[in-house]
Amino acid sequence: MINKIIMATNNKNKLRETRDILSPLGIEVISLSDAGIDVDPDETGETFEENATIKAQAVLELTDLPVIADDSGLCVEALGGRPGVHSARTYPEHEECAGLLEDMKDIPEGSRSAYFQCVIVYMDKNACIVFSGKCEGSIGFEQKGENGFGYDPVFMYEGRTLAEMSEDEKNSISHRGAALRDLYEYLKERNSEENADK
Ligand code: ITT
Repeated sequence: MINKIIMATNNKNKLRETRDILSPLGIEVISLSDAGIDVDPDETGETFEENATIKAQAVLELTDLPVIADDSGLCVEALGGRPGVHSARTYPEHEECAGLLEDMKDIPEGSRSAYFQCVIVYMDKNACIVFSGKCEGSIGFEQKGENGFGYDPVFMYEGRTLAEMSEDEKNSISHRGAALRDLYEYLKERNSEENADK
C-alpha cells in the first residue's frame, strides 16, 4: 500500500499543484526538505523524460519511499521549441516572462503558438513509469494575472493567461494536471490491487 511519496523537486509550486490533484487518494506527498533530503542533480538530459528520470533516480538512491519527479517546460514554436528543457535556466528567476516577451517582441500575433509539456516519472525499487501531459496555447504580448508561477502570466489559453486562472482551473487544463491525472489512476489501481491481495 502506497501511503507516502517523496516529490523530487525544489519547486514549491509544482508540489502544491501535485498535492492538490493527488490528495483524494489519501497519499501524503512530501517534499525533499520534509524527507531531510538535500539533492539537486544536474539536469543534463536532452528530453523532459531524461531529466525527470535523473531527478527521480537521484532521490530513490537515498530513500526507501516511492519517488515522483516532474520535469516540465515551455516550447515556443517561433523560437524553434525554446526554452524547452532549459525553461528554468534560460532567464533569471522571476524574470522569465519579461525575458521571453523581449525575445518575442518582433513575432506577430498568429505566429506565437506555444505549448507546455510535463513529464512525471514515478519510481520505486520495482517500477519506473512515465506520465506526460501537454497544454497548447500561445504567448501574449504582456503579463497578466497574479496566480501560478514561471511563464503562467504570458501563456494564453482560450483568451486568458494561466496566471488569471484559479489553481483548480489551471489544473483542469494544464500539462501537469494531465500527467497527474494519469498518475492518480495508476496509484489508485496499485493500491486497490494491493488491498485485494491481502
Ligand atoms: P525542479 O527541477 O526542482 O523540479 P524546476 O523549477 O527547476 O524545479 P524544471 O527543471 O522542470 O523545474 O523547470 C521547469 C520550468 O518550466 C519552471 O521553472 C518554469 O519556469 C517552467 N514551467 C513548468 N511548468 C510550468 C507551469 O505550470 N507554469 C509556468 N511555468 C512552468
